[in-house]
Amino acid sequence: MAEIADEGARTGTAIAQFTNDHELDVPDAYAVQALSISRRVARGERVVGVKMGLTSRAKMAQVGVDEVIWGRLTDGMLLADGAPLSLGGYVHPRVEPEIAFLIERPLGGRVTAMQAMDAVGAVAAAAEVIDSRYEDFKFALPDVIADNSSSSGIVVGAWCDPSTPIDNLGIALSVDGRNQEVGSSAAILGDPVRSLVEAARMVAEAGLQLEPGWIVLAGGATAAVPLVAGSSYRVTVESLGRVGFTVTE
Ligand code: OOG
Ligand code: MG
Repeated sequence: MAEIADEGARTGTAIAQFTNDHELDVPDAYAVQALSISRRVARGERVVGVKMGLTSRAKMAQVGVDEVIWGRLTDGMLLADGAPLSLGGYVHPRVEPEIAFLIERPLGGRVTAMQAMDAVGAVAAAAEVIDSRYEDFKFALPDVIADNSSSSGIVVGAWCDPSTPIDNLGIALSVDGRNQEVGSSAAILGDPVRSLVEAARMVAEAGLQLEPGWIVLAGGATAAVPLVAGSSYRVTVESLGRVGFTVTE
C-alpha cells in the first residue's frame, strides 16, 4: 500500500481507495504513511515538518471525514511564494488557506497551549496545495491518512513575530483577485494553537517530536478551492500577510 500511495503521489496518478477492498485501521494507515514517506526520503527528500488536517468544520464537511489527522511535509513539497505552478504531476489539486508555525524548540507529547507557543519561533500565512490521490477526491479516514493526508505542496509567507495574536484573524482565499472563501483563524479548533497542541500529541504517538526548524501547518480554515489553469490564487491572513501563485496553462 505504501508503494501504491507513493507512486500515485510521485506520478500524479489516481488510485482506488484502499478501504474498498482492504481492512485498514487508523494505526495501520499511519504505518502506511510512514513507509510511503520513507520512500520519498530514500529518493533524497527531507522531512521538514507536519501538516494537521480536518481541524475546521469547513474542511470536515467538504471531505466528509470528521477526525483530526496529520501528515508529513518534505522539502520536495515546498513551493516558492509567487512562483508559477504547473498542473503536471497533480491528480485534482485544490488550495486552502493555512497558518504555519516555525518550531524553534523540540515539542512533543501532552503540552499546554502556553508550552506549545513557547516552542514557536515564528508564525506565517501559508497556502497548502492538497491533492488526494484517490479517484474523485473520495476517501474514508484510513485512506486519507495512508495518502499522507493529501499533502502535496506548501507555500509559506514571510515569518512573523510569534507573539502576534493568531486566535481570531480574518482569512481570505481569492481567485483572480476575487474572494472565493473567507473565514477566521478561530475556525481552526477555536484557536490554531490547539492544532499545534494536537500535533505535538499525535506525532508523539508515532514516537516523534516536532523538531527545531520544522514547519507545522495548522489546517485549512475554509473549504479548499480547485486549481484551474491560468488562474491566480492568493491567501491573505490579517496581521500575517499574503502568499500566492499563478497556475500555468
Ligand atoms: C485532507 C487534508 C486536510 C486540512 O488542512 O484540513 C487538510 C483533504 O482535505 O484532502 O489539509
Ligand atoms: Mg491543509
